[in-house]
Amino acid sequence: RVEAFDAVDVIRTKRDGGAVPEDALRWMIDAYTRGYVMDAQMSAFAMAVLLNGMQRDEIRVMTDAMIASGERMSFAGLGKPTVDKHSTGGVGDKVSLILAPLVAACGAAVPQLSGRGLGHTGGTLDKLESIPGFRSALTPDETLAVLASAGCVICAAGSGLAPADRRLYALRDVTGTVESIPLIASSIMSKKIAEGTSALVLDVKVGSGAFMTSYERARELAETMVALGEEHGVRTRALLTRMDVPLGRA
Ligand code: IUR
Repeated sequence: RVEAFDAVDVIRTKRDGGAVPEDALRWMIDAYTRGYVMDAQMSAFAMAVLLNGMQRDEIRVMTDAMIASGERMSFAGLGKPTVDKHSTGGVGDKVSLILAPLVAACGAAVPQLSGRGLGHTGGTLDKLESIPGFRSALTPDETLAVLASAGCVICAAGSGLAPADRRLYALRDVTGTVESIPLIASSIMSKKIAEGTSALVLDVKVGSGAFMTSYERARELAETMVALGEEHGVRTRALLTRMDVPLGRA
């Protein structure tokens, strides 16, 4: 196979503060998913993005490319509106456990495909798996069956959903590249759009325990994610909430 682009060129473009052309950016994500672009190269690219940022168009292309790296789910057959929520990461957050059944009781279906902890923040799955016997890995058929019978499901996002993000997420965790608006926005929104929810509420954390410590940066992250959702036909709303102390008692 002859590769259309060179990872080092893409890294250099971003390192020098430029915008990566659409076809090169799509290639970079695809080649990373295929294993052609190495973790070391993706780490360098992620750090260049963290330091130099991305234009809105680049963030949209990056998100599209991460969606295209895997499968897209559909809950259209349920005959109910689907609503999900996502938090940008906090400490002691247990909102989903209460919120998902509350929203289900209102008649919507809540497909909460959840993730692991990132940096110092807790992951919904890690918390649930601390309960002996809890099984978070459901097949797509099991996910649908639980959703249809209970109205809500909290389980692991399957490995087929945005696999490019799956790898990049783990890489960011160990390379100091979590706190980047383009990387957070494309990570969260690629999974939520691929998941197929029709509406989404974002809990964007701000404060000393959040990845966005200033109100201005949290607001920019929220606006970026809302725009990505709306562009992909997902009704998206965001709330900025304080994350200066652990939520709850523990
Ligand atoms: N949750 C995600 O799925 N991705 C991220 O980058 C963050 C939280 I921060």
